Amino acid sequence: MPLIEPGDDLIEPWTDTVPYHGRRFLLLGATGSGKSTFIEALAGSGQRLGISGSTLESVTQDVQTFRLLNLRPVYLVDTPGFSDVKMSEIQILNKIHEWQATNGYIHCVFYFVRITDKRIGRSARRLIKIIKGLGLSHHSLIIVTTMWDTIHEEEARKRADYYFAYLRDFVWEFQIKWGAQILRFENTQISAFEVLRASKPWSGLSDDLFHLRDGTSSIAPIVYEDLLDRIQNASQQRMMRIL
Ligand SMILES: Nc1nc2c(ncn2[C@@H]2O[C@H](COP(=O)(O)OP(=O)(O)OP(=O)(O)O)[C@@H](O)[C@H]2O)c(=O)[nH]1
Ligand SMILES: [Mg+2]
Repeated sequence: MPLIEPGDDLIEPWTDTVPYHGRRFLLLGATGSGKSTFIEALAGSGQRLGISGSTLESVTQDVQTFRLLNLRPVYLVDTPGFSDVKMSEIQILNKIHEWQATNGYIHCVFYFVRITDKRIGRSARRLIKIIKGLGLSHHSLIIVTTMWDTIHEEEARKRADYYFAYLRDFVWEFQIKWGAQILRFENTQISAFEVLRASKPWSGLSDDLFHLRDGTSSIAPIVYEDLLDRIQNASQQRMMRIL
């Protein structure tokens, strides 16, 4: 039986613990990459959740769960985007860790990336390292490229196709070879459903992926690098103010 079918679905914010049988999708990505837009698209035009931003400023501040009522209950976990300025990576990862401590395992990670970006920024690069460092089963990773619906010119289309190929054949080559997928999200409900349906029914991830404590965390060194960057930036700015 398929996991979901497009239809008259209802998305609602979910504040309780996620039931054991629910399928859980964790949405990760830089700020403005389209995580909340994806959830809005799933909700369809009949429902306005008001969770995506109208600017590239970071919008989502907390980990928030949404339930999609369909053939089987599906839970989407929206997260604050990684950004060079706002919340630190440690804060974001701790929030996700807290979510996991209450709700347990995750079936699939969606990593969002704007296909119109000109380059991979510093924090996006670190998020890629973190995702690679999580030691996910590759079947449980889907790279969701966004903003395709905004591309109309031939030149921009070529650039986007080139970037898509770069992500597929270079950045995520290894993961894709072993079962990860890279998809195009067209900012419609049908396209959002196609992304959900691409997830493998047998995928599933440990329930303690995001811990940063002690020497066993594979992502702690990457996050530590972010912390050092922030300290360095703060002291540079302080020096500039003094001079
Ligand atoms: N047209 C279009 N706009 C998009 C798409 N993805 C993101 N956007 C726009 O980009 C802006 C930011 O999108 P959000 O969905 O709020 O981004 P987010 O990843 O949730 O960002 P944070 O909550 O800050 O982490 C909004 O203006 C969206 O409408 C897309 O695929 N198509
Ligand atoms: Mg958001």
